[in-house]
Amino acid sequence: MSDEPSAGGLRAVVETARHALRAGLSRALPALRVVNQAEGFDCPGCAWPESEERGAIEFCENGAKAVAHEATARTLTREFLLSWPVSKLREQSHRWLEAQGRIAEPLWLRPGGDRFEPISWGAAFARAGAALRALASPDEAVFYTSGRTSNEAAFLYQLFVREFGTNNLPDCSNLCHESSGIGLGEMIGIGKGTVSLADFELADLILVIGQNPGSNHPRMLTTLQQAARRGCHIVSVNPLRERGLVRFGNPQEISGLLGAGTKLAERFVRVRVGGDIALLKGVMKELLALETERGGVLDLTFLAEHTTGFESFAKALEAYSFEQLEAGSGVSRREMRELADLYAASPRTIACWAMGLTQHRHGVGNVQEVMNLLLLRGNIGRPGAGPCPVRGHSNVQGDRSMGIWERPRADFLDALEREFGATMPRRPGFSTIEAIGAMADGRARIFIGLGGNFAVASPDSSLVESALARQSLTVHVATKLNRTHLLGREALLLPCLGRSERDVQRSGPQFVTVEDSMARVHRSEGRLPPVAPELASEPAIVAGLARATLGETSRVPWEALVADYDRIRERIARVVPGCEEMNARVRAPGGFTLPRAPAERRFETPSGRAELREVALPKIEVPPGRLLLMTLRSHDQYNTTIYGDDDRYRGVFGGRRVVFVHPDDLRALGLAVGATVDLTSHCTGPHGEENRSVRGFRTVAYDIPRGCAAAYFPEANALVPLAHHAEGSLTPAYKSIVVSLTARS
Ligand SMILES: Nc1nc2c(c(=O)[nH]1)N[C@H]1C(S)=C(S)[C@@H](COP(=O)(O)OP(=O)(O)OC[C@H]3O[C@@H](n4cnc5c(=O)[nH]c(N)nc54)[C@H](O)[C@@H]3O)O[C@H]1N2
Ligand SMILES: Nc1nc2c(c(=O)[nH]1)N[C@H]1C(S)=C(S)[C@@H](COP(=O)(O)OP(=O)(O)OC[C@H]3O[C@@H](n4cnc5c(=O)[nH]c(N)nc54)[C@H](O)[C@@H]3O)O[C@H]1N2
Ligand SMILES: [Mo]
Repeated sequence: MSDEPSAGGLRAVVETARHALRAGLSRALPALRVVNQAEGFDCPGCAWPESEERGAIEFCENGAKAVAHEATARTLTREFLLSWPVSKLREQSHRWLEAQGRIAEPLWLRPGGDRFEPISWGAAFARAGAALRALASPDEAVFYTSGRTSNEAAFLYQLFVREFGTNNLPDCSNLCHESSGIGLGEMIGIGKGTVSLADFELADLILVIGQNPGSNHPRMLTTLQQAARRGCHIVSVNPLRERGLVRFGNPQEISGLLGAGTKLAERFVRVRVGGDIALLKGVMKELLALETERGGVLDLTFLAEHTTGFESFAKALEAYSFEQLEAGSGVSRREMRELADLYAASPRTIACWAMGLTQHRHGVGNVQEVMNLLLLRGNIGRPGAGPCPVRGHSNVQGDRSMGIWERPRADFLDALEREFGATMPRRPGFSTIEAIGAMADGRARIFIGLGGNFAVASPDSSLVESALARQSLTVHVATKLNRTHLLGREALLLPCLGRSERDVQRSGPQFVTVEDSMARVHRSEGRLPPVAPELASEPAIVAGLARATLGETSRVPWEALVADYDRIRERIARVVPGCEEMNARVRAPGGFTLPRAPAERRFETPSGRAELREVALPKIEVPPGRLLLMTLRSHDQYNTTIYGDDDRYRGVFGGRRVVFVHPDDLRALGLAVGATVDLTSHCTGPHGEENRSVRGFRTVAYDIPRGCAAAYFPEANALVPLAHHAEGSLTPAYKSIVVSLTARS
């Protein structure tokens, strides 16, 4: 396949330059020079770790887009606010809203008003504090977090919310890797992966399942390239032949620039959407058969010493026939056997995955089946092997470590109580799905968002919008305007510093810390002057809200903590296990890694062992004439932030309202390529079938399994009813939506 164009390459360099130019060179270039450098700031793009030996440039095309997007010199002016009523702003696209620039001062939408107007920081905090205090119960407020927030801001935020009296701390993780957290937590006792970057240098086999790193974790391609060059096998399991995984031209190498590129995934297993459990069961059946044939395939010592449940697990596998598993996965038995052979021949295996596994009804089962596969050959807690859920937002994992969690562990709350002498609430709070339900039916009345774009990222768009409209107050800590800000009756917009900007407090310049996907905690320090003088840091805003809400009786010295972030880290060090001596250790080059017990084969489960799980084979019924739709990211977006209308690697240009369908399915449905269609979803909810529609999508003939379809997030979010989520984790099933397509006349 050497004639296939590679991902990355010169084109990636050209695109980087284009985005930097658009942002204005005076801010974008200095920002790009320090991104992911030891003395610079952490790229807000994704959570893939930086390597120990950093290059002169440590970012990718898409990281550069994220940095340039934040580093724009454009700000919302007072003239703009006067001339744009909120009712008119609501008619604008997501892209247009963010393109208006950074929010430059605190803004207020009066109750029932139609324009944002400037408000002082003090008055803004006072309004929010008074509204929170007036609630009948602290549980009537929802405190959402998006995963860009630093450890320091996150720690203060959860402390404020818990001292106020609630665990209502939903976050974007609920929409993202929650299925991984729950699935791994039950089996290995921790909801995180166990590998480090160094393990990728040792692995013999790397599985990349349900993930598109070419667009979403481009720096991971460099890691995969190094592995491929030394002969490590790389297998992509995906309904789509994602280009970034096929061939990669490293833009930091001359050969890569010229387009030769390295072949990455030598094997591509085209699974049906939702077919991973069937596929993995087939592979594991073959693996067990191999063990019977020739022995030495399973790690029997590991299974005996460190796991439970193997016998019943193996027995349960027998019940499935290969015909059933082939039908469920769309993969032939021959391919299952080949994968089993390859796996059995690989001493060290890493399995990576992302949203292709978590965002299904059976998302938890998907993750657990991958973990079963790894356990069978003892691929955990030794060099070059282990699970690697690849996180999305750059600090989503750190936010959880800092206590952003609606179901905190009791020992974490105990530690907070010891440290601050305040009583912490023990009732579980709302996850994102539960918060939307509570906001919609009146149990919650105030929404506060620390970053993110809640209305647009969530499922069931019209329900979320009406839920936000019912709130008596919404408060948003944000960098740029987005749709969520426009939906409340009364709203406060509190503008914060971005990652790239200098943060100076009373004791001098500050840095913050973040935790990457492999549990390494390191510092991040912005270098650009703030785009406007009125901006405040996220920790300072959280402290302001806390003081205004809790008053002088609070047990937390909010102002002192914000004056010097070392003081926040001193508290974290005493509360969060593994963060001891955080201030010293985070100043060491590269920071430090949080302990993950399973990486040392210690499993903090009820049995004290890793627990194999019997995963049910999902029944996904797609009636004739309908398709199973997944929602994806394009190459030109960061979640709800849309940079452009193109999806270069998939060959889609000039529009995002598209639906990818196999050409034979288009024919069978009587639809032309390029036809305009409406999509209607058919999901079974508590009250029977629920339908939602989105209109005006263009059909694209695409190399996708028969019976499957794809559309972009967030354009298709309205199709997903609130109740259509993973069992056990409440992660929305954004990637298994039964739809019908109707041609528009
Ligand atoms: N540039 C950029 N970077 C990002 C983001 C961004 O929007 N833009 N978002 C960030 C965030 S928050 C996250 S969580 C990550 C997301 O990173 P990804 O998980 O890579 O993102 P998705 O586009 O959701 O892609 C899911 C992949 O899963 C495949 N897939 C879908 N359904 C199935 C299935 O049933 N089985 C299998 N095996 N595969 C399936 C799709 O074909 C696709 O390749 O990226 C992070 N990084
Ligand atoms: N259909 C469908 N829906 C999905 C997904 C999918 O695959 N399909 N993926 C889900 C996933 S994985 C995730 S993680 C969620 C993402 O959900 P969110 O995290 O809620 O959404 P983002 O689009 O990442 O948030 C963007 C906003 O964050 C603000 N922002 C940017 N930088 C900063 C900063 O430094 N500080 C602060 N305070 N604010 C900042 C800006 O105002 C910007 O508008 O979406 C989910 N929704
Ligand atoms: Mo995510």
